[in-house]
Amino acid sequence: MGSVDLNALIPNNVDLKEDRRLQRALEAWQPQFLDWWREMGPEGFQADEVYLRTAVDVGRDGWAHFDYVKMPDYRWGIFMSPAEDGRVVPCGDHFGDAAWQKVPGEYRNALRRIIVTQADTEPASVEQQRLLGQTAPSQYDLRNLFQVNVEEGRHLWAMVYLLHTHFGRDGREEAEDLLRRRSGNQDSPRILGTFNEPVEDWLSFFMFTTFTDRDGKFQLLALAESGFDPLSRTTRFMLTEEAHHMFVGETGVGRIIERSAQVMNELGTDEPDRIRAHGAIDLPTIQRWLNRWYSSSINLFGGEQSSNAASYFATGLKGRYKEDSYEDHIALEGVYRMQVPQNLGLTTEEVPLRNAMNEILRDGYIGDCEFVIARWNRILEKAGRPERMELPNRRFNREMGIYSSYAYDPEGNPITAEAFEARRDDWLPSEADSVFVKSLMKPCLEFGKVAGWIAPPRKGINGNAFEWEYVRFDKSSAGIACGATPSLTGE
Ligand code: BYC
Ligand code: FE
Ligand code: FE
Repeated sequence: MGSVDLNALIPNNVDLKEDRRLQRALEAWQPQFLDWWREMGPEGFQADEVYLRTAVDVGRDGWAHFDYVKMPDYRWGIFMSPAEDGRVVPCGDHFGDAAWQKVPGEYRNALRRIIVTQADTEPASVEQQRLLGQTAPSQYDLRNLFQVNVEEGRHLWAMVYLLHTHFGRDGREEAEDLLRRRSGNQDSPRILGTFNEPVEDWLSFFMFTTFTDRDGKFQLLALAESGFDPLSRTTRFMLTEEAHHMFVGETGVGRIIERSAQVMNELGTDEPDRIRAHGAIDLPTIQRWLNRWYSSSINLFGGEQSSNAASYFATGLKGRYKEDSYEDHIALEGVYRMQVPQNLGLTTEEVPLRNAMNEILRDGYIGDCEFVIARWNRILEKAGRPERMELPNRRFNREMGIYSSYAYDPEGNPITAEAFEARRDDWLPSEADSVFVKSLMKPCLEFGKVAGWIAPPRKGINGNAFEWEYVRFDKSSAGIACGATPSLTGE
């Protein structure tokens, strides 16, 4: 591994200066990235100084540096985790061979496709979140939003490095297309479903960072098991940043639940209208947002039975979550018992293991989500509330895969399409719910203040208090008060 070069135009630990052609190609892509950032990154606040973490190394300690920086000046860099001596292809038909440092010719297209799909989600999420700064519930939250945004930008850099380094001209074209597609655009949308859905309120943002960034965690864990070593090392480092994104989501939702419980206790009622009238979000509404973003994110694992997934595993391009923990890394024997739709009911089918790789990864994800729900429920328990949040069944509200043509209730029981429609507004956000939640979305950026629908966090960032100056506003936007419209300092 190269040493860390932080002063280069593109900070990196991949010895960029040793490969002039590659360096020039990436330096040519950089201004296009910045144009994209200015057009599609956070709206406003670009002249403000934000207390951000920047990756400066890949060691376990001290990989991050915190300081005030204007977002367009952020030092997006290219970092890889250290190479492991003697690393081998961890699974599939090539199990035990030396891991590839170059793209195996016969797998070039598949690998490019995986990398492009991963890459596409990173700028997509920034685009989805670009207006949220204008309604941030506190300076602390504003800073966290921007931290997530700049790091998703860095994840794009990580993938573009792989495309430029290993895929020649095709890779450079893909890198340009990554800046051309737009979340939600009719003509050139982002690749995966969830990344075209608008994230227009902070409850959605926190659900997205809990559930959709968590798909990121699991996909990255599977790619960290890739036999293509540069992809493995790149994704391993991305995972260190990912933890904070999920922290932002989980604690964000947790603080909304905490506030809701507080208001219920204060008013002595669980009546949603009364909670709402008090400026908090009632738990059934929070549950509907949870149902929506979880069911959307669970589609991101692909089909339950997938020949793509089988071949990614067979070729060693993508492994399982914690491949190490399995005894059999070939997975040619054995079956996965899966519930499949039959005659408007369900039956159990045995699927060859390799074809069930998406479902196996989804199982890991669901288990992780269960822990999140349990931690949210502890907040309710501590507040002395009897209510509990729940994870809907994996079959609920699906748009991809074997369950998508049928209807299921949140417990996963097959129901008719009519029965689903009749209950839709109990289970998923209605138009009226969205109007209500959006009515609460007013900026609250005054020092130490927090909006009324969310509790303050227990502590701040990097050992600082919650009441701390996380954003130094440009003079023209100074004095922003609770409920005021922030001035949108552009350039
Ligand atoms: N929406 O064989 P199948 C993150 C397509 S998130 C639309 O079952 P496969 C992040 C599929 O492409 C992590 N289309 O799927 C989070 C295929 O298309 P073709 C992102 C979908 O290939 C927050 C067809 O349907 N990383 O990092 O086994 C903020 C048949 O599908 C969807 C990755 O996804 C969908 N939901 O699995 C920022 C890792 N699902 O071939 C960042 C790389 C499937 O018919 N990607 N399709 O044209 C992969 O490993 C695989 O592409 C997938 C799909 C797991 C996504
Ligand atoms: Fe990411
Ligand atoms: Fe993320």
